[in-house]
Amino acid sequence: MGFNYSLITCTLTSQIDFWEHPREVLETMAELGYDGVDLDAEPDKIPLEKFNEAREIAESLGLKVPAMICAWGVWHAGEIRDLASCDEATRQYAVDYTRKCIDLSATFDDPPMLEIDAVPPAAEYPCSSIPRDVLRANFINSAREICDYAKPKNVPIATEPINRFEGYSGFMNSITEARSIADEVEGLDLLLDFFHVNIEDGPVTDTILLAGDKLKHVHLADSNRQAPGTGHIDWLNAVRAFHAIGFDGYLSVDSVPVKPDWRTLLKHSIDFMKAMEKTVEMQEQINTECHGS
Ligand SMILES: [Mn+2]
Repeated sequence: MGFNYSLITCTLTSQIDFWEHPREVLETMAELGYDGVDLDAEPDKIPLEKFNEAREIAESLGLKVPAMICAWGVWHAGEIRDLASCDEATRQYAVDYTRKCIDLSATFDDPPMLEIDAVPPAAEYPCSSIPRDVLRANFINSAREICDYAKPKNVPIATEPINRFEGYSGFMNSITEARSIADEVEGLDLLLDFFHVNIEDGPVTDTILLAGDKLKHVHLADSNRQAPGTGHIDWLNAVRAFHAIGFDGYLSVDSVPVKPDWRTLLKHSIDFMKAMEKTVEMQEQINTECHGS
């Protein structure tokens, strides 16, 4: 039994607008062996008919929607969505956006997971001017409101730590910190993105083991945010660590900007990861033989 693979559709934007060409992208994914697709969670921006059209094409091709991607950075969202803000109206605006996403997710029989991130209106480096304990308390307030709203609708919520250059410098950058927050907020799980983890966390194996049973979804890219295998992530040990924690969620391609072209990125990402899975399996067989009497 191997991992499940998906793609965050908005990562293709620099080359192809998914919402203009859903069938072309989804058919390519199905042919390449993908299991699912992470659609944008933008209920105010993507008309419901357009969203449902893509959703129906995905279903007809046997692709699940395991997660929907929320936009938190201003570059991505086109507006400020700050779950850790000290301004109550700003914080509540971000919580309200998440509630609308939860309502959209709840229209699925098996509601897709949503990710909540802590991203400031503008980057501050090397340290946020707002003290970490204040940001933490604000974010936990938001996370609790969101998880309370999501629970009766069976919508899974996970938090994705974001590196210091895109997120709050000094707050919620690492899996270590995200795990401590997930432990305090009932119903909050973890999402691990290899690009952020490579910058902020320790060895990838330790990080996956630390995320442990809270890890529900993974964003797939190498250390250079390009296709897995083109940077210096230790993928064989990452696969072993996923096996060790019994990870059964999805690995979703989150590689931006798309290089060299979207079809090559999609094909290489799944082929490479499946080769890693096969290699780990083969090595286990070799070791078993060596240990035999
Ligand atoms: Mn990500």
